[in-house]
Amino acid sequence: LTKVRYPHLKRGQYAEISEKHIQMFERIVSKNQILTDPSDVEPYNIDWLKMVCGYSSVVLKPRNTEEVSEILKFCNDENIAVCPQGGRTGVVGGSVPVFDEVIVSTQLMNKIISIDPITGVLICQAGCVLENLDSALNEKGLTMPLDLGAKGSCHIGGNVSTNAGGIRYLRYGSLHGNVLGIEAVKADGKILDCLGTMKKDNTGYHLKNLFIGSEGTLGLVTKVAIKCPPKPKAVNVAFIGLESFENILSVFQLAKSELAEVLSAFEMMDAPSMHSVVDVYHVKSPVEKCPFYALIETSGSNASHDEEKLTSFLEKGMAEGLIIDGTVTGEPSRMLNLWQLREGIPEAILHSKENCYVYKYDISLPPQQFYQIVDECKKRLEGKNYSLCCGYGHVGDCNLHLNVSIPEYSPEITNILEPFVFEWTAHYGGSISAEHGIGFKKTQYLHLSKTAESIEVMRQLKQVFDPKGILNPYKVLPDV
Ligand code: FAD
Ligand code: S2G
Ligand code: ZN
Repeated sequence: LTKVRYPHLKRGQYAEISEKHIQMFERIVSKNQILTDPSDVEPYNIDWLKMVCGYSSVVLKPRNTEEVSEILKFCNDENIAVCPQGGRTGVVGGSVPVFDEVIVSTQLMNKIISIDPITGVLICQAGCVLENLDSALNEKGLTMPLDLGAKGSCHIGGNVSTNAGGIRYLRYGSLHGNVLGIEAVKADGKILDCLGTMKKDNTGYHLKNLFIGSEGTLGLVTKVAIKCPPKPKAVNVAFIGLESFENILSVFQLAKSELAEVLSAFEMMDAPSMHSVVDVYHVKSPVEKCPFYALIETSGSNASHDEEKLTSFLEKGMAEGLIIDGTVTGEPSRMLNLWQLREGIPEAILHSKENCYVYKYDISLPPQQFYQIVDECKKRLEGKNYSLCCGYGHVGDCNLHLNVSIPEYSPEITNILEPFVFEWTAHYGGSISAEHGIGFKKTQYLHLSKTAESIEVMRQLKQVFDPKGILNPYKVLPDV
C-alpha cells in the first residue's frame, strides 16, 4: 500500500531492522515492551483516518526517559529511522511510519508526577491521555487548558508535539502559553531538561518552545509541565440555529460584548456537517433545521449570573433577527449531548459512507473569507461525484475545518481541490494548517505559509537537533 500510494517517494538510506537490533532493544526494554508479531504491530502502522500507513516491523514502548534515551542513542548509532507515536489521533499523517521506521510509542509513559494545588502546575509523562489528566485535575478543582474531540485517546506529548488547538483555545490560548516546561530526548539520546515550572523564566533562548509543534522531528517529548486553570464552577451551553454565516459573525461579536469574560467557546457548524452527526448517531437536533448552527459555552464562577447573561444575549440575538432558534442548558448530561453535535462531526463524516475518502483541510482565514472557501469548493465540485462538502470549526480562532468526502479515492477530485484550497488560503493571508500540523500530508504546501528563508532556518535547526535525520523522516519539512 505504501509503495503504491507514494510512488514519488524514495525510502531514505536507513538501516533495515535485523535480529541483532531486536536483541539490542530487548536489552533496553523488557520483552512485553516490544511488539514484533505482525498482527500486534499492524494497528500502529495505520493512522486514525485509515488513510496513511507504513510497514514498520517493530513497536517499542519505553516506560521512562532513560529507556527513550537508550533507544534513541542506539537508533542514532545504527542509523535506524524512528517514528514517535502518542495516541495516533493525528490527522495529517505524522503519527505513523511512511516506510518501516521503528515506532516508539509513549503508551506506557503515562504517570502523573505532580500537581501543585496553589500554582495549578501539572508535571506528567508525555504518554498521559488528555482525558485522564483532566479527570485527575478535576478532583483538585483544576482543569486542562485544552480539550479536543480526541481527548479519550490523544496523549499530552502528542498534543504538545502538534501544538494542538481545540475547543478551549478561545478561553485559555495556545500551548505555547500554557506549557511551562518540557523534557525531551534528542536523536543522539541526550536528555534535554527544560522542565521549568515557573510562569516567568526569561533566561536565554526558549528551547522548550521549539518542541511545541515540532511533530516528533526535533526530539521525543518525555515530560511536560503545564499550567492548569481552576475548574470553572458554573458552565452553560447554548446551541443555536442561524440563517447565514454572516449572522454567525454578528452573533460572535454580540457574544464577545454580552458574555465577555465568561465566554469560553464559540464553535460553528454548517447544516451538512451537523446533520451528519444526527444521521450517523441517530440523535435529535435540539433546534429546528437551519443552514448554520453555533455552540456557545460560558464558564464562570456564578451559575445564575452566567445563565442570566446567556439568556439576555440569546434574547438580543433573536430580537435582532440573527438567531432563528436556540436552547440553553447548564445540566451536565444535556451539555454533553450538545457538545457531541459538534465534537462528533469528524467521526460521523468518516463513517457516513462505507470506505469513503475524506479530504480534510484545517485552515485559518480572516473572518470574511472563513466560510467562503466552502462555497468555492462546491462550485469547483459541480457535477462531480462527491458525498459531502462541509465546514465546521473554531470561530474564535478563525479556524475552519473544511471536509470533502467522496465514495472512494479519486486523483481527479484531488486535483480539483489541491493545491487550490491551499493557494486560496495563502492568497487571503491564512494558514494552510491552523492546528493539526504539517505531518506527512502537507509538506509540499509548507512554502505557502512560510517563507523560503524560514524553511531554510527550520532545516538548520533540524540539522542541529537530528543531524542524521532519523526522527520522523518524510514529515514537516519538504524534500529538498
Ligand atoms: P499522534 O497522532 O500519536 O502524533 C501526532 C504527531 O506528534 C506525530 O507527528 C508524532 O510523531 C508526534 N508525537 C506524538 N507523541 C510525541 C512525543 N511524545 N514526542 C515527540 N513527537 C510526538 N487537533 C486539534 O489541534 N484540535 C482539535 O480540535 C482536534 N480535534 C480532533 C478530534 C478528533 C475526533 C480527532 C480524531 C483528532 C482531533 N485532532 C484535533 C487531531 C489530534 O487529536 C491532535 O493532533 C492531537 O494533538 C494528536 O495527539 P496524539 O497523542 O494522538 O498524537
Ligand atoms: C475538530 C478534528 C479533526 C478534523 O473537530 O475541531 O480539529 O478536522 C477537528 O475533523
Ligand atoms: Zn479543530
